[in-house]
Amino acid sequence: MDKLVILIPTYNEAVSIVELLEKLSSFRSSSQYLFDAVVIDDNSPDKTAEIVDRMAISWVQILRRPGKGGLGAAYRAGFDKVLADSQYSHIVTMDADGSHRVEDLPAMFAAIKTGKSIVLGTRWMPGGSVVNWPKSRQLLSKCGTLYAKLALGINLNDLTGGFRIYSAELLKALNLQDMNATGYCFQIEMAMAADLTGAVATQVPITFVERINGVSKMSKAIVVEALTQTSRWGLMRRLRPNADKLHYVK
Ligand SMILES: Nc1nc2c(ncn2[C@@H]2O[C@H](COP(=O)(O)OP(=O)(O)OP(=O)(O)O)[C@@H](O)[C@H]2O)c(=O)[nH]1
Ligand SMILES: [Mg+2]
Repeated sequence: MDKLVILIPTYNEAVSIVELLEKLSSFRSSSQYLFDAVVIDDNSPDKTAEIVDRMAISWVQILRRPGKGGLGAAYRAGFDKVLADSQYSHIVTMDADGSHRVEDLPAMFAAIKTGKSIVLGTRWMPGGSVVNWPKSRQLLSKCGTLYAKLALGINLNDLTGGFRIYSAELLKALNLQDMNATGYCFQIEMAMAADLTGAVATQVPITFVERINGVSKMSKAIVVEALTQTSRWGLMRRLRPNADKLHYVK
């Protein structure tokens, strides 16, 4: 394994991003793993990007985008940027809001495989958990993942989670520019595309902690998008099993 890069999308995460970068800094100085980070900010009105800039951390770059374009678009821009840099063998995706814990990174790093591979931080498996989520939100997440699992026929337990590690080899095998999911169905789309390439998938239990600072960007529109897109993908996979492979895999 060469160097890793952690992509962190932000929209109004002024408080959370400082905490996360501080935790990553102390982990980085004691870790055997070499990594950089890229904060992908959509011109947050709360000046998240300027705050990160002022922290002046040598291994953190900022990718500034003109306005709020959704999680999927932010990640695709981030992938483009880091795939152009050949020093990175693996790309970590991580929320800025503290829900994805730095403490879970060592186990995720240890699960990395060579070749086309994906490591999925997983809440819904033995050892995984969720802290401070009401039962209703837990139910929504579990049902969403179960629905995606059945609709797409992919045997993974956390298809909507965003704490992952992709190998650069896997991302380079995908037609990323042809993906258009915005909300958390971007995570489902990426898991499906990885599955289509035959990538090795490893699930690692994580503890997901509800954000303390800032506000969620989750909306009804995001849930509806996930539901309609997943149903459409599921149908397509049954009706035209090879078409989605042609669409997603180079
Ligand atoms: N650049 C960018 N980042 C975004 C956008 N929407 C969300 N994010 C970031 O993506 C991460 C996940 O978003 P959250 O609002 O926490 O959404 P969530 O984790 O699905 O939902 P919660 O569990 O309610 O927090 C956070 O770091 C956000 O700041 C966006 O449009 N652009
Ligand atoms: Mg969140």
